[in-house]
Formats: sequence, structure tokens, C-alpha cells
Amino acid sequence: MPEFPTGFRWGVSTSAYQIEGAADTDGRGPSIWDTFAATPGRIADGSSGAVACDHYHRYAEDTALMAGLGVTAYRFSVSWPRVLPTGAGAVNASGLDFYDRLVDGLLANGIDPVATLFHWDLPQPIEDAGGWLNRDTAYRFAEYADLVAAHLGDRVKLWITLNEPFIHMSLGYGTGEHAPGRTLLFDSFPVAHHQLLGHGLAVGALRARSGSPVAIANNYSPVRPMGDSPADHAAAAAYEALHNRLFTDPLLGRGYPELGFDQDVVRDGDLDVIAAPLDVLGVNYYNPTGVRAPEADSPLPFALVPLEGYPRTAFDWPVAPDGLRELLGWLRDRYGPDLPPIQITESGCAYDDEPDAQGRVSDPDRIAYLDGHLRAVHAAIADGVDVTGYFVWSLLDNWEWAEGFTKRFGLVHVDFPTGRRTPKSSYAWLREMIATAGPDPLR
Ligand code: GBH
Repeated sequence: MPEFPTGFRWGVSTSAYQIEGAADTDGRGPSIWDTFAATPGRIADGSSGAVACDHYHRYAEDTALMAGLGVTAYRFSVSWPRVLPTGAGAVNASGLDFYDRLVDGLLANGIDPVATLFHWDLPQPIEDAGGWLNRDTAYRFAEYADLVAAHLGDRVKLWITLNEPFIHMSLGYGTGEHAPGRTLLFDSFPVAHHQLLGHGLAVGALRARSGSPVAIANNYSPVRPMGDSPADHAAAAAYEALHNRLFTDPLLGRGYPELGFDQDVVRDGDLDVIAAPLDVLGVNYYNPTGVRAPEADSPLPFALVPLEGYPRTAFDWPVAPDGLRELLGWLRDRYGPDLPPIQITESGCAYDDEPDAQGRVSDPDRIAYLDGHLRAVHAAIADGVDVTGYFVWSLLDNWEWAEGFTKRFGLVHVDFPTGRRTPKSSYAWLREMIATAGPDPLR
């Protein structure tokens, strides 16, 4: 592996509902995912995140695993319903105490805490008031950001406002595969706008309370037209605008792309709030997308086609490290000097990892995945893209949303329901990688 620049941030990522468990402990309120998981038929194995990895009780063991790995940063998310059980108003001090303990333990181990404020677990009372379809939710989000920053602002080293607002909009409110399970299709644009407005208002609150840099984590997928006709190229451009530009264009001061949405919810001044300067752009990358012209009777302006010629993960997603280099080049070319430094806030893969007779977990496919994607990041840096960090999704096998416990993304195997942790062979590989990564490795 070639050398990475001095100061390059090596991290792992998780999110609250996927690992914490302790859903009814110490005053946490319900979130939309508790409600959704309790609805029959929504989750592949009928499970919920009520216990998950029990990280709420095992965070010290998990911090020791990170210290052993040698990462310099940990990206976790704060559970909004844990600190504000009804979403607004009364504060749950025990919830804030948990994040105090976590953050202090990370710092004691030389690991930078990177906090995401919203990784999809909206407090149920906020959903009952209309969720992200309601403009008020943006203001409630900013108040929650202010509360968290007032408590952790002296110790969190990077703030991430929202995780993948596109996925939350499209799967949560568009197709209904995720909580809250709405099926509004293209009428879900207000969810995009109100998340972005909440982001912009939260940036102001974070800047007032904390000197640490501020980011957002978007998911991106390089789009490949699967045909040479003008209709195929038009379809690819439409998908690119929806998937890769809907959130990033307004964040970087270009307003919304033309997608034919009714934009009545956008008020004077909103776009200025949304375009508040960002210190870092978080990039979550999984795979490229093949797109061609839709059938004549399709309600969509594009059709998605599986990409041929790549190995596939247990989720059936193509393993395409070349797509990460392509994506980073696309971001640089499209946004030029407006593009802030990038950190890869998620990159990872699911495989069917299980212990052998000796209790060891071998995951050579994940090692190949990480090797390929780190080389792609290195190549992008050599291309001139300013990439300053890479976070693996994920530290632990965890509760994978609608897939329940059926998809294992961890560097560390977790036995459900006992919660026993076993580092996989990819953990040992990454430890060696980080230890030898640069001219001035931190450990
Ligand atoms: C992230 O979302 C989430 O932030 C995280 O919570 C989650 O656990 C993790 O990734 C793993 O899922 O149709 O074959 O082209 C990922 C969003 C959306 C990325 C679907 C891959 C489609 C693959 N994903 N996408 S494909």
C-alpha cells in the first residue's frame, strides 16, 4: 500500500440505533425505528434494535477494540430520543451522561470523537407532528443540535449534522422501505428541503457553541449510462441530479437542480441558510449505479440496471473501488473551488462471516475490499482531490435497518444475542495498515 499523507484520519463508523440497544433504558424515548420495527413485515428477520450490540452497556469494551485497532477517530451518532425523549423540551440528563462517558473514554485513548447528530432515528413525537414533512422539525433539530453542542462542544472534534439525507428521504418517505414507512415517491421533496434547512440552522448552533469543524455526510454513487442513446444519457443525467446533486448543489451554493419538483416549501432566505460554509464534506460510498432510459410507461425518468463484471457482497452490491476514484474526481470537477476537503465517512461491505471451529473469523473478501478502496482513495489524492480521512463502515456487525441482523458489516464479529465480540481477520489487517500507513504514522 502506498503512503498516506501525515495527519490522514483513520476511523470507524457506527450509528446509535444500529448498535446501542438499551431502547427502554435510563429514560430514552421512542424513535420512528422502534415503531417501524414493531410493525409486522417491515424487518427481514422480524428483529428490532432494542438490544442490538448492547453498546450502551459495552461501550468501554468497544472503545478498547478501537484503541487496539489504532484508529485516530470514531464516528458515532447521538440518539436524539435518548437526549430529548419527546424530541423537544425536557432533557434526559442520563442520555447526555452516556455520551459524556463515551467521549471521555475515546479521548483517554487518543481517539477523536466524531459525532453525527441525525442518523435516521427521529423521535416518534416529532414524526407524529409530521416528521420532516413539517418545517418545524428543522427548528427542533437545530435546538437539539444546540443542546448536544452545549454539552459536548468542547470535546467532539468533528460534527456531522445529517447522515445520508437522500436515503432518509427516498427510503423513509419515498418508497417506505425504511422508517417512517411513507410512500410519497416524488412528493417527498419537502423532506429534502426541511432536512437541509435543519442542517443549515444546526450549523449556526454548532458554530456558536463549539470551535470544531462542521460537516454533513451524503451518500454518492457515480452514475454510468448503460447505453449510448441520447435517452440513456438523459436518464443518467436525471438520476445523477436526484442522487448526487439534490443535496450537494444547494449545500455548495448552487440552489436545487431542476427535477420538476414542486418547490413551494422553499421560502425566501432558506437557500442562504442551507449554503452555510462547510469545513468538511462527508462522503459515504458503496457502489456505482448503472442507468438507462426508462420504459415508455415508467413513472420514473430513468431505469436502474445492475452493473456487470464486478464481484458482489452478501448484499449483492457490486465491489467497485474504481467507482470511488471516479466519484471523487466527479466531485472535484463539478464543484471546483467550492468543494471543501473530503472525508470518506463510510465505506464498507457485508459478508456472511461466521467463526470457524477454533472460533476465528476469517473475512478475506473484506480485506480485498478495504485494500481496493484505500488504493482508490490514494489514487484520488494523487489526482489532486483533497481527501483527509477514511472511516470504515463498520466497527461491529450490527442491526442493518430493514435487513435486521442478516447483514454483517463489521471488522468485529458480534454473536447475537450474546453480544460476544470477535475481531475478524480484516481487523488485524487494518491495524497493520494504519500502523504503517504514512511517513509519520500516529501509532
Ligand atoms: C449506509 O447506507 C448507512 O448510513 C448505514 O447506516 C448502513 O448500515 C450502511 O450504509 C450499510 O447499508 O442497489 O445494489 O446499487 C447505505 C445506503 C443505499 C448504499 C443503497 C447502497 C444501493 C446498492 N445504500 N445502495 S445497489
